[in-house]
Amino acid sequence: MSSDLLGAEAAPVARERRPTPALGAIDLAGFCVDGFLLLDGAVDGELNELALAELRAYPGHKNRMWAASEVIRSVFDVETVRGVLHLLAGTASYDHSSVHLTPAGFPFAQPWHQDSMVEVRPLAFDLLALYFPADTPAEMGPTLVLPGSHLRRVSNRSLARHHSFRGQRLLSCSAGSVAVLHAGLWHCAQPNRTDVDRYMFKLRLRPGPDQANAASSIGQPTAEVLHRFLAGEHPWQGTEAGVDQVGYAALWSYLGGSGDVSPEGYLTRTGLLGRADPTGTARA
Ligand SMILES: O=C(O)CCC(=O)C(=O)O
Repeated sequence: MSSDLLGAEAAPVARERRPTPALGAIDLAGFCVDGFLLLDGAVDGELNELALAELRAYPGHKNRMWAASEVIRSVFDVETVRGVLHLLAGTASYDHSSVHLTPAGFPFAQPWHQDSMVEVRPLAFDLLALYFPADTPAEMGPTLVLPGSHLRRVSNRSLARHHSFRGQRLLSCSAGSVAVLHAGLWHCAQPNRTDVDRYMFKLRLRPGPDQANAASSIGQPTAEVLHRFLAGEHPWQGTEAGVDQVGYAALWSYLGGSGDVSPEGYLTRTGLLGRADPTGTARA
């Protein structure tokens, strides 16, 4: 994330105190295959309490809290979070953000959707970072996602005719978790069956030109990584899983992962390996 993103006056109010585990090749593989990573409890308790108090008291427009709250901006400056965002988006810039409140007892789910209706870039992608300041168990309505759906381009709201999918996953998590999503991932908000309001703050980032190869430090694919790609089918895909699997491997290569992790060496055989283009013009 660029330092511009936080703004000169937005010094972090609290610092990460827990150890910051480095993201490994297997995590990057997980992001490519599933379309998201859940950083469970990445933000510490004191900052979560401050953020939750501000979210509860915030009187303004849901899309303007980012500019108004130093505390909220600090959440995304926690070392682990900032590191993962940089690894997946390079020198990113702010696109938009929103406060997402599911009031206590709210009985409805959102329709399934992708946040962006139009995506013309072959491999480059925006990133969504969903911050949950409080424990968000299943009954409180964590975001529901469909692992592996991120490369399926759809006409956004046409997904709404679906009610549920095999393999869908609730992002139940502890306080301070940040879910980092490929912006193409299908998702929807869920009912809140508790008597406590559920808050989530979503930040959308545009990637920098250095998103291509941003994760080149991640190292060679281990046997575990190769297995993650070759076994990277999802229960909702049926016989078309192979098409997505080649896409997951291309995403790995675009982000800077080494080697050909595609089924049957497809990227090598077709000459596609290493030809990632962040502008989206070379392989339109
Ligand atoms: O609140 C949530 O869990 C998800 C919200 C969402 O995806 C949206 O409003 O676009």
